[in-house]
Parts: sequence; C-alpha cells; structure tokens
Amino acid sequence: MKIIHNRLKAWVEEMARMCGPDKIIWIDGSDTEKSRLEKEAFSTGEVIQLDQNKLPGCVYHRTAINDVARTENLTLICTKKKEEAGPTNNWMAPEDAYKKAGTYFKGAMKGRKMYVIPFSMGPVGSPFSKIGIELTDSIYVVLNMRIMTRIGAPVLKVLGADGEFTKCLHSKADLDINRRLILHFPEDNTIWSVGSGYGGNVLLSKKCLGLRIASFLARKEEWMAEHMLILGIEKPDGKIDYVAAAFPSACGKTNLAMLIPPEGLKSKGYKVWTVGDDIAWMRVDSDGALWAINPENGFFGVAPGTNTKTNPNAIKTVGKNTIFTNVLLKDDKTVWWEDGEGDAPSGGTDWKGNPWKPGMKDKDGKVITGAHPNARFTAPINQCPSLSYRVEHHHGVPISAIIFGGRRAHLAPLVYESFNWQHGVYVGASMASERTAAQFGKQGEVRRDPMAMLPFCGYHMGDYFKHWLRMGKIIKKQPKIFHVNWFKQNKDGKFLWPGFGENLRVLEWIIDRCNNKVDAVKTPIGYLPNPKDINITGLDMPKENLEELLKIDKDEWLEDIKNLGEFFKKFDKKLPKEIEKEYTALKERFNKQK
Ligand code: GTP
Ligand code: SPV
Ligand code: MN
Repeated sequence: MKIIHNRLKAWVEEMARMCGPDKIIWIDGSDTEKSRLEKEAFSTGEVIQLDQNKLPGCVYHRTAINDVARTENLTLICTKKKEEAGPTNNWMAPEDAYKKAGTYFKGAMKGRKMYVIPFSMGPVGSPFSKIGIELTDSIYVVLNMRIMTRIGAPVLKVLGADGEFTKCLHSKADLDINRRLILHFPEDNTIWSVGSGYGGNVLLSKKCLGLRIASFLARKEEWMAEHMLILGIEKPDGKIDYVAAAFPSACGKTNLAMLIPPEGLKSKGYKVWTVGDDIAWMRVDSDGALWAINPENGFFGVAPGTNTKTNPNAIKTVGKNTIFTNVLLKDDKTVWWEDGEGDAPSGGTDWKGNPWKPGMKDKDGKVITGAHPNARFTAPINQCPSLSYRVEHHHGVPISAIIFGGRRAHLAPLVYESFNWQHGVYVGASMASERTAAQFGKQGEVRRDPMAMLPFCGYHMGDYFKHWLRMGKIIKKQPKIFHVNWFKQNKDGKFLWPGFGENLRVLEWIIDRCNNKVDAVKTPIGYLPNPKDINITGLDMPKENLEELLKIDKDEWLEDIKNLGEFFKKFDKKLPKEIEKEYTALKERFNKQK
C-alpha cells in the first residue's frame, strides 16, 4: 500500500523506533491477509482453529490468567491539569505517563511484527464517523479489530493525505500486570495501552476511543458518546421507535439489543431490530431530534449465560466467523460455557488451559468453571438475524427514549419515567449497580455508576453532567428518559422478573409513554406504570411479583439518597446546581409523603 499521509507515516515510524519490531505490516483488510494472519497465529498457538464443519471460520483464544477483564485501576486519563480528569478517573500528567509507559514500550516488539490497522468508527466516510490507527503486536487484536470495526484500505482512502485520526498504540509487551497501563491523552487524541491482551484494554476502538476519547471530543463538538445499546421496536402498524439504553458492563445490553419478542407480543406483530449493543454516538440533526449511530461493526459479548433460551439471536450470530475468548475448549474443537447450549460436556480444557471436568473444585472447595465468567465472543454484526436495515445509514436512527438501568437486588423498581430531561439527567447521574465480572474487583458490591459511564468518561464527570444538561437545551425533540431494573430479587434471592425477551413487555410501556398512549402514577421518584398497563399475559410469574417489582420502599430510598449524597460530594463545585436541586427535591418529595 502506498501511504500518502505523511504525518501518519512519520508517527508509525517514530513508534516503531521505540517498540523495535522486526517488521511493520500495514493491514489492508483483505480476506487473503486474514488467512495469512490466521495461519501464522495457528502455527504459534496464539489462536486455535475450531472444527471448521461445526463452526466455520471460528477460532479460539485464551488470554493470560491475570488478564481477563478491564483493569480500571491501571486505566488513566492523562490531561495536563488533574482537574480535567476529575475525581472519578485515575490521572497522571502526560509527560510522566509517556515517560513511564515509554520504558515499557521500549523494545517491547523485538522479534515481533507491528501491525498498522486503519479503522473507522461508524460507516466509512460518514460525517459522523471518526478514524483511528491502531499499532499492535498481536494478531489476536488484528483479527478482533477486523470484526469490531471497519478496517483497511477504504479507511486510509477516506483519511486522505491529511485527515485527523486517533493515534492508538498497543503492545502486549510481557503481559505483566505490574507493567500494564491503559493511558488516554485526550488533548493529543492519543491512546497508549501496554502489558495486556484482553478485549477492552487492547481493542482500542472500543472503550478507549469509542467512549473515553469520544466523550472528550463530544463535549467539545456538542454531541454524545455513550455506553448504550440501540434498538428499534416495530409496532404492529409498522412504525419503528428507537431507544438507547445505558447499563453498566455485563448488565444486559447485548441481551436487550437482540431480544426476540415473547409469543404473545410476536403474534400481535411486534418486531425488534438491533442497531448496536454497547456504544452509541448521538447528535442533534437538523430536524431537532437526537440521532444515534453504532460506531462499531461487531459484538464483543459475554458468553456465559448466552443460550437459545436467553438470547437465540446471539447463538445464531456466533455460529460462524467468530472468535471465542476464555470459554471452555471441548476435545472435539468446539466450545462451551456455563449456562450455554446443552448440558456441560464430559470434559475439555478450561479457560486457564487446564484439563477440566464438570463439578471439579479448587482447593477451597469452589467449583471450577470451564469458561471465565467474563469469557467473550467476537462476532460480525451482519450475522445478527435481527440486524436493523439502518445500521449502515450515515445518520443512524432517531431516538425516542433513553433508558438507564443497573443491577439492583433491591430499591429500583422494574421501570419508572423521569419527570423531564433535567430530572432524567439526575436519574442517570444517580445510577448504581452491583459489580460484575467485567471488571477487576469485588463482585456484587454496589457502586455508583452514573449513566454506566463511570469507567468510560474521558473527563471530569461533573462537566459530563453539565454536558448532558446542555444537550437537553439543544435537542428540540427530547427523548423521554426512563430507568429500568431487571434484577430486583425476592427475599430468597430469586429474580422477581423473568427478564431477557420478556423485557419487551416493559419496552412496550416505555414506547406507549413516548407516544402518549398510556397513563402513569406520579410518585416521588417519577412516573410508574399502573400494574394493569404492564402486559403479563402468558407470563409464568406470580401476580404478586409485579406488585413487588413496582413497590417503592421509602426507607430504602432515603438510605440510598444518603449514599448518593456522599458520592456527589466528590464533585464539589463541579456538581451542577440543577443536579443538586433535583437531589433536594427528591428528598423533599419523600419527606412530604406520609
Ligand atoms: P458488556 O458487554 O460488558 O457491556 O455487557 P452487557 O451490558 O452487554 O451485558 P450482557 O447482555 O452480555 O449480559 C450480561 C449478563 O447479564 C449475562 O450473564 C446475562 O445472562 C445477564 N442478563 C442479561 N439480561 C438479563 C435479564 O433481563 N435478566 C437477568 N436476570 N439476567 C440478564
Ligand atoms: C464492558 O466491559 O463494558 C465491555 C467489554 O463491553 S470490554 O470491551 O472489555 O470493555
Ligand atoms: Mn460494555
């Protein structure tokens, strides 16, 4: 390939001088290139080929044992001023960060090749899209980026001789957790990631560019980069309403984005269309509405729990051309994971590479799982049976509703609607969720996670709230804002709501609210559904569950508000007055209640 972009060429050469690869290879995105890379990765064992009859085009990969989830403690925002990164981000001065990581990058690619991957976030050439160039020494990363983004020669062509791009540098180096850093330099439009081989740490298009750098740019350029799925709900009359929903990692975005209507709603003529499952870039268009694109081109989804019952569309999507990471490798060169298809196989090799049999326990008596709980599949979006026809559309889709949600065993009801945009921003800012396996740390612990963006906001979160409030003023046709909770539990710790496909019953109410078709009950926290308006016909669920799901426990809420107050204190003067006002107003509404 002839490179006409001199700035790009010079940067690649400079990075190569630091990392010292034996060879630089420009990725063109062709199929022959893919075969060549796969062959090489098979020969070194970096990637294992799966049974090509049962799983055509599919491969398997294991990451290092201490490298199976995003490491938020090693993820930093490196702005000149610490204040810019805010109290919820780790920070280091750019100079120090470049220097420290530079020592890890130095010579890290010796004996390896450096791949140069031009990628587009969003349809190639769309005015809404952004271009990145990722340098990496991992074929696994190249193969993933091929699926997750649009890569290669067409992207370079759009970049031309002088186009802007995000400079993304990655090296596995020695995969040492003590020499691992995921650094963002928003002021330089640059990302440096070293010492990891796991998804969100190394597919720099995803959380690094797609959210952290993008959110920084979005504030400057008046748009929004959010940790949201996008889906279309087609009503029996053929009208499609699109919603965008922010749930923290491993809290159900992929599942909701691909849901299949339950029988009762399907026979009424409901259809669901998938636009995206993780990231939404949203802008106000000339019609005054908020329009969203999915900047990605594939799914990097959680495997455990995915089966024909919970997510049939995902199962169909991963049947071919898919990379499976950290799942159980069966002896017949197919794969399995906990709560996947069928019973556990009699044996195989687990995600750590050890021989595995179902029911095996470790020295503490804990069951050893075949797949890591954060095991993932990487699959092309165009294999999804429910794919929206608008996914390649340059303008994306107009958003009718924004939905926030978390994993809360208690407190949050099944669904409620905010009073207005400002209150909706408060609802997003007050989100919390129990920690999952998608990030290092104690599982189950409730942590505040505003807009599901706590680990992904590339600047001060107080300014981020302000940005949301400002966008509300710019959007003439404001989406309504809702909050959902699929994870409320009864006294015995069982989920009260069946979830998955049945969630469409809640979306139906949300869409009806957007179209002024249904009333609601005004409560201190917002509008709740009248129980009769949540369609539960044909649902195998005790009636009292719905009551429990829609109950608001005043004492629990007052306790949560206290905890939220502590969290908000972190933002000090940067907490917008409007958020403070909503906080006080909520407390007062509860205190007035008898
Ligand atoms: P990231 O890719 O990490 O951003 O996660 P995600 O938000 O896309 O989550 P995903 O859809 O992969 O779901 C994660 C886990 O939540 C899986 O184990 C699912 O089985 C479970 N889950 C998803 N939806 C529901 C639901 O409606 N109810 C219940 N009980 N569990 C769900
Ligand atoms: C998440 O953790 O929110 C993911 C997976 O979507 S990762 O790419 O690792 O960020
Ligand atoms: Mn995610």
